[in-house]
Amino acid sequence: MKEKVIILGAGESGTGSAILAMMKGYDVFVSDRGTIKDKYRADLDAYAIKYEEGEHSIEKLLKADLIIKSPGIAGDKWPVNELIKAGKKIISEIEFAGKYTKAKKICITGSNGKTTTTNLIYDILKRNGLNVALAGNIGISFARQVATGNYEYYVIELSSFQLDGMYEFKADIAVLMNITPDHLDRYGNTFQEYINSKFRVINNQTSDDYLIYWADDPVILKELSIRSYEVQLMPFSEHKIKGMAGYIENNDLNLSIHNKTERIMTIYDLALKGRHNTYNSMAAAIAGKILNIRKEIIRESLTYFQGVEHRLETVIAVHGINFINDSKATNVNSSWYALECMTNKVVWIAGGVDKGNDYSELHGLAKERIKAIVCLGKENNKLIDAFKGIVPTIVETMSMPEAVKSAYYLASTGDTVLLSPACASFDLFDNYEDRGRKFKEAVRNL
Ligand code: UMA
Ligand code: ADP
Repeated sequence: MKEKVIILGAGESGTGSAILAMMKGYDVFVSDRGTIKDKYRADLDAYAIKYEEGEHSIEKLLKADLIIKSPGIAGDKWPVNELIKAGKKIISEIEFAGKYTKAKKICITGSNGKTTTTNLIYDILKRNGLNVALAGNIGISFARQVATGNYEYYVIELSSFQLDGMYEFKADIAVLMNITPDHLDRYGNTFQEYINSKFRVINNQTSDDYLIYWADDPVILKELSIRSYEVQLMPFSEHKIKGMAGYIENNDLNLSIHNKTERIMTIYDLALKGRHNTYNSMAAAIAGKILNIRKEIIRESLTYFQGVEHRLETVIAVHGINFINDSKATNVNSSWYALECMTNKVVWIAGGVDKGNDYSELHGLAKERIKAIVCLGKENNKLIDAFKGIVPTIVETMSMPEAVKSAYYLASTGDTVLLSPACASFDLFDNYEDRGRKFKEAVRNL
C-alpha cells in the first residue's frame, strides 16, 4: 500500500509539497480550512491531487502516515495539537523536499535581512553562471522547484515557522543574520523558544559545512557559547576582530577565508546603503567566496544589485521631500536600522499590528532624527505613549492617503518621509506588499 501523505494548507508551500509527493508516488490528500486560491486549485487538479477545503476533517487527517504542515498554520492549535497527541509525524515542506535533492543548499535565516541577503547570494551565484534557484520564504516553494526543476544549487530563505518542522534536513551553508524578538505570539511569548527555532538552521551540519553569522549579535554569540556543533564558523563584523571571515577596515570590505585574506571593495560602492545592508552584503560575499566564486564577480554583484521592493526603497521626491518605502520593516529592530541610516530629519509613518514591541530601543534615534510621527493603525495608543514627550508632533491616521498627506504637510524641504512601520500590516492592509504599494500610490498622487 502507498504511504499516505496529508498536507495541511493549500497555499504555495502546501501545493508545492503536494505536487512533489504525488510525483514521488505517495497517496496524497490536501486539507485546507479556508478557500483555496484559484491558481493553487488549478495546480491540484492538474496533478489529479485529492483535496478538501473549508474544513480540516480530523478523521481523514488521523489516517495519515506523514503530515506536511504549511508554515502559516500554528503548531500548538487545533488540528495540529490533536495530530501531535495522536503521535502523527509532522514535518515542514522544506524537510520533505530536502529528501529529494542532492543540490547544494545555502539557507538564510534571521529576524531581519533574510530576503535581501537571499537575493544577494542568488545574484552572485547566478552571475557566476551556476544552475541555481531561489526558494523558500521568498516566493516559489522549495518543494515545487525540487518537483519540477533540476537545479544544482538552492538559495533558500527560511522562516522560523519552516525551521520548526525540520529534523534531518542539512544546509551546506547556513547564514544566520541576527536574532531579535519577532513572531513571539507563535512561541508562547518566550524569546528562547524563538532563538531555538532559528538555531535549527545548523541542525545536522558537519565539519564540511559552514555557518555564516553576524559576530556582533549578543544573542547568537551567547547561543554559540553554550551549544556544541561541528560546523565551520564564518563570522562577520564591521570591526576587524581576530577570526572574522568578513570585516570592514578603512571602509573596505575584506574577506579572510581558508587562510587567504583579500580586499573585495570599498563599502561606498555597495549598491545597498545603510549599515544593515553592509552586513547583508558581507554575509553574501562570504557565501560566494566559500563557493569559490571570484572576487570580481562578487564585487560586480554587490555594486550593481538592484534593491528589493519595499526595503528602504526610494519612491520620489516631492518639493524636496524624499519619500522612502520600508514597508517590510515589521518589527522594531528593522525600523531601528532604517532610522539609523537617515541623514535628514524624518517624518516617520509607523504602526499597525504590534507583535509585542518594545519601542524604548528607538528613543535615542527618535530624539535625534524624528520631527513628527504619523501613526497608521487601528490601535495607536502604545505607539503614542512610547513617544509622547520625545517626539514633538504625533498624529493619528486611518488610511494610507491620509497618512501620506499628513506626513507631507508636516515635512519641510530636505526632510524625509519614511514608512517603516515596525508593525505587521494586517489591520488595514492585506500584507506588507499591499501597504508598500498603497504608500507609493499615495505619494505619486500628492
Ligand atoms: N490554512 C489552513 N488551516 C489553518 C490556517 C491556514 O488550511 O489553520 C490555509 C489557508 O487557508 C491557506 C494556506 O493555509 O490556503 C496558507 O498557508 P501559509 O500561510 O503557510 O502560506 P503559503 O502560501 O503556503 O506560504 C508559505 C509562507 N507563508 C507563511 O509562512 C505565512 C510564505 O512566506 C512562503 O513564501 C511560502 O510558504 C513558500 O515557502 C511568506 C510569509 O509571509 C512570504 N512568511 C512570513 C514572514 O516572512 O514573516 C513567515
Ligand atoms: P526579512 O526577509 O528578514 O524580513 P528583509 O531583507 O526583507 O528581511 O528586510 C526587512 C527590513 O529589515 C528592511 O526593511 C530593513 O529595514 C531591515 N533590515 C534589512 N537587513 C537588516 C539587517 N541585517 N539587520 C537589521 N535590519 C535589517
